[in-house]
This record gives sequence, C-alpha cells and structure tokens, in this order.
Amino acid sequence: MYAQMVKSTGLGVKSRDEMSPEEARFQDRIDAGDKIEPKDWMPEGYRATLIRQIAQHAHSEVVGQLPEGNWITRAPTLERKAILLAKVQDEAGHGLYLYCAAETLGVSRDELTEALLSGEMKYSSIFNYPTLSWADIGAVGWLVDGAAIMNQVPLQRTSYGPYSRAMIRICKEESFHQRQGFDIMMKMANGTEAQRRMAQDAVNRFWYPSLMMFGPSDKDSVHSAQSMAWKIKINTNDELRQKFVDQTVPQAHYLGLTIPDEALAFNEDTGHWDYSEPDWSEFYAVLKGNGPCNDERMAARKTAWDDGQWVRDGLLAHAEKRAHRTAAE
Ligand code: FAQ
Repeated sequence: MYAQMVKSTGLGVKSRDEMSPEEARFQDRIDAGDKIEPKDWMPEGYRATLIRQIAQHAHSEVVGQLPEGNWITRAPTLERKAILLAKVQDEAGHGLYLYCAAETLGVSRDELTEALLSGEMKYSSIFNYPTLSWADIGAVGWLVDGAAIMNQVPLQRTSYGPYSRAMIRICKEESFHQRQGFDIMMKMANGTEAQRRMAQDAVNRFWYPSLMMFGPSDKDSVHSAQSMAWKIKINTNDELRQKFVDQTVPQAHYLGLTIPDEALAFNEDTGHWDYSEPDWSEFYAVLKGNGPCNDERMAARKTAWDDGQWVRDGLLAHAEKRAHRTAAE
C-alpha cells in the first residue's frame, strides 16, 4: 500500500491517451489548481505517493528531535535552553499534523510507525548525522531548517488539501527555527577564536548532508516526474538545491564562515552559484542504514514506541468502555 512498496514502474507519467476517463478528469482538476480533498476520487498511485511522502516527512520531524534533544540539557544559557525546548516541541507538533494528514488517506499512525520501525519507510538522511558541539545546533537551525523551508514553502501549494494546510502552519514555525539557528551562528562566528572554530567545523560537517536533504539529482530522482504532474511536488530536487545554495552562500559570507567547497563560484552568465555535488555514494549508504547514527536513531524510536504501548492500550480500553456505556444508555 505504501509507495515505497509500489516502486515506480519506470514507465513514466501516463499520457492523456493512456488515462482512464476518471484519471483524465482527476488530472484536469490538478491542472486547474483544484485542491483534492480526502473523500474525492484519486488514483491509487496518487494516494500511495502522498502516503509515502507525508509519512516520510512526519517520521523526519519526529526523528529530527533526537539530534537537537541531545543538547537541551547542555544549552549554554537558560534562554538558549528555553528556545531550543520550544523548537524541539514544535517538531513534535509538525509530526502530529503530518501524521493526521496521512491518516486522511486511510492509513493509521500505528501502521506508519510500524512501517518506519520495520525499515519499509524512511526518514530524512540528515538526521543520521551526530550533533557534536553547541555550534551544531546553530548549523542545524540555519542549514537544516533552511533547507527544510526551501523545500516546504512550495509544498504549501501542493495539490492535496490536508497536506497543503499542514504545510502552511509548519512553515510559519520553521522560519523561527531558522532564525534561531542563524542567531546562534552569529554569536559563535563573532565570539572567541575557539567559538569561531566550532562554528566553522559545524558548517564543514553539515554543508553536504544539508544539500543531500533535497534528494538525488534530477536525473536519478525516481518520483519527481509523476509527483510534479500531480502537483504533489512543485519543484525538482535540483531546482530547490540551487535556490538553497544561492540563499545560503551570502549568509555564510556575512557570518565570515567558509563553505567547504573549493569549486564554489558565482556564475555571471546564469546568475547562480556553481557548487560541487555531494558525494552521492554517501547519501545512498545513509539511506541503506549505514550512516553514523542510523542504528542509534532507530533504537530510540523503537524504545519510545515500546515504552508507549501501555498508554495506547489504556486509551483503547477506555474508548471501548465508553462505547459500551454509550450503547447501554
Ligand atoms: N532522505 O525520487 P526521489 C525537517 C529517497 S523535514 C531520505 O527524488 P521524492 C524539519 C526517496 O524517498 C525534512 N530519503 O524522491 C526539521 C526515494 O526513496 P523511496 C524532511 C530520501 O520523494 C528540521 C528515493 O530517495 N522533509 O527537516 C531523501 O520525489 C530540523 C528517490 O528520491 C520532507 O520530507 C532524503 N533526504 O523526493 C526537523 C519534505 N531524498 O521513497 C527537525 C517532503 C530522497 O522510493 C530538525 N518530502 N530520498 O524508497 C519531499 O519533498 C520529497 O520526498 C524529497 C524526495 C524531496 C525528500
């Protein structure tokens, strides 16, 4: 049922002639900019692709709490601690909105969590990297949330109503997240020599993993063509990656930090920054479970899920009792 099991057929996007009358009517609605709502007819592939993307996004928000949660007890001031705590709570909220959006497509949150824990579903590659210093929390906010916003702002216009509405709210909060990250980087980059070195080290380690967040290059993207035809995705992976580089390089210059890419150069002809591609073999290794923290992240999710079993059981027992009581009245 999940797209991760319904692998792309490799046949590409259906032409009009290949579509059934229902599919053609659906595509007309998409092309006209209509929002698709939960009870509307939709092709199974559209439903499965949405479940895959929304759930992968929800899992990422929840797993994404772990590298930052690592620093709540070690934040340098009470104010920084309170801000980080609020940010991490926001990520939990984003996960909840997104699981709710996925549930409108006929799949339960329990099923999605089981699919994550069994390895059928993914979460973003970025959260398999460790946060080794306080500057990493700045880099996560500035670069990781920066990349997330670049990807998510266009998703506010995605064709599926519940997903689009969830993204509007999420994007408002992500903007605050990115600012808090940049604020930490400003302090560190303009602090003592040791702080500046920590900030640079964080950029050195987070730059390429942040570029990988946008997914493989367009020529290797399996789902982009169909997802864009259905307006589930609005831009290609490379378009968004380029926008992110163009936005971030001047910010790095302002901070006095160096992007770890010797080939980085402004191209007068295109008006964009030329940059080096990430090491895609590292990306695929992380997706296969071989990143620095994959095992740790999955173990934390599994423990949290197992520890919460008694709460889920209690809620179900309570719901059953209420149903019996209502039926008896
Ligand atoms: N990590 O054909 P495409 C956040 C997979 S939120 C892991 O190009 P698609 C907030 C992809 O699933 C971050 N897997 O795929 C925060 C597919 O495999 P599959 C999450 C990846 O879906 C900040 C295969 O590669 N955001 O960070 C990745 O069209 C700080 C082929 O790829 C979203 O999920 C990856 N980076 O495009 C929280 C946004 N990239 O499924 C806490 C919504 C690709 O066939 C702290 N998602 N893959 O087995 C999307 O926009 C898309 O799903 C893309 C990938 C762009 C990620």
